[in-house]
Amino acid sequence: MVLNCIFAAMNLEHINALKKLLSAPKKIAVIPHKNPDGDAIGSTLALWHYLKSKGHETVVVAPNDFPKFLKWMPGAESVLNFEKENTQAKNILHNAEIIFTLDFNHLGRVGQMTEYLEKAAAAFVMVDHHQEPSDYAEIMYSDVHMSSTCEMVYHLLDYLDATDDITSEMANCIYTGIMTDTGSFKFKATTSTTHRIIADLIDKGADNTAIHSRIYDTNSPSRLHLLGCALKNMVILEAYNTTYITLSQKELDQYKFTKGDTEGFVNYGLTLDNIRFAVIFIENKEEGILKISFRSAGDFDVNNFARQFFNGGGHTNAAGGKSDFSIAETISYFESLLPQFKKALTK
Ligand SMILES: [Mn+2]
Repeated sequence: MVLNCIFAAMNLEHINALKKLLSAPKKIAVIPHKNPDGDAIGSTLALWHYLKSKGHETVVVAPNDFPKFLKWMPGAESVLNFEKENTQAKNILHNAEIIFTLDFNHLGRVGQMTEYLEKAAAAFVMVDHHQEPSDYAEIMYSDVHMSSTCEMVYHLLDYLDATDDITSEMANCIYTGIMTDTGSFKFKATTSTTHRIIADLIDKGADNTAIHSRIYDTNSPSRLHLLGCALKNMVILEAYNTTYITLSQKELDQYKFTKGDTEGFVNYGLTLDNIRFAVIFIENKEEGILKISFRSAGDFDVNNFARQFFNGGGHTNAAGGKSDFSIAETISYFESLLPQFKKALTK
């Protein structure tokens, strides 16, 4: 399918360099970020299917495990977990001729894998839609206007004249990442091109109804109870059109928290009238930190906010960060920051 792209983010030089790199069989590692989400796993697996089909020896190496609701994805069982299959994973990174890094743009985003990527001899290819990419990659496809890395993988295949090679497995992987990163096609970065790609993916075998149900209809009673607890803890700061939620380790334990359970909780705040800024603070005793997610509606830039104050970053409307302090200390710091943003949050 030929798409009319308004953004020509991957330049011809890089496209040709990539074509040349892939013109003979290579040893390739494909890497998602730590705590991989639907977009990270979808994009790495789609690319993995493609590269394998072209005769490349390809392995997806994830920095750590990914949530159960993504385990159905075609190829998920072959993803190496750096934390669990450490020796094997290190060997693959050491011997790789090409390393694709997908859905992140800074080598610090892969946890303990960082030092092994830093000393790898491979040629690096970055495909990513986050802001402020660092410059570790020889071949870069970075576009902050893109809805998802999965959408970029589709464009990448288009640049390689390979959209006809998209199998139903690949279509299901790409669809999943676009769907999860766009909040089911509703976030601002969702364009008519995104929808044309989605249409083509359905034609190529993406089972849209099944994907929605596999990702979203996966609640356990304990997760719903944890959501209830989170919503009960929600604080609404009307003066700043802001809401925040806290979850302590004790509460997580009480509701048998497992990885991925708090996914999407932060978005509930934004469903309230007038709320522009929603935050969730989740205690993680094991890592000794609070994990924080920021969401905004409109042009309040949570990427900047997270970078400036909470050691994180992401996108304009969705970002993450962390705090080394207790919930009470962090909340009081957070609340102390809001007055300087009052204008931006209430205009
Ligand atoms: Mn993404």
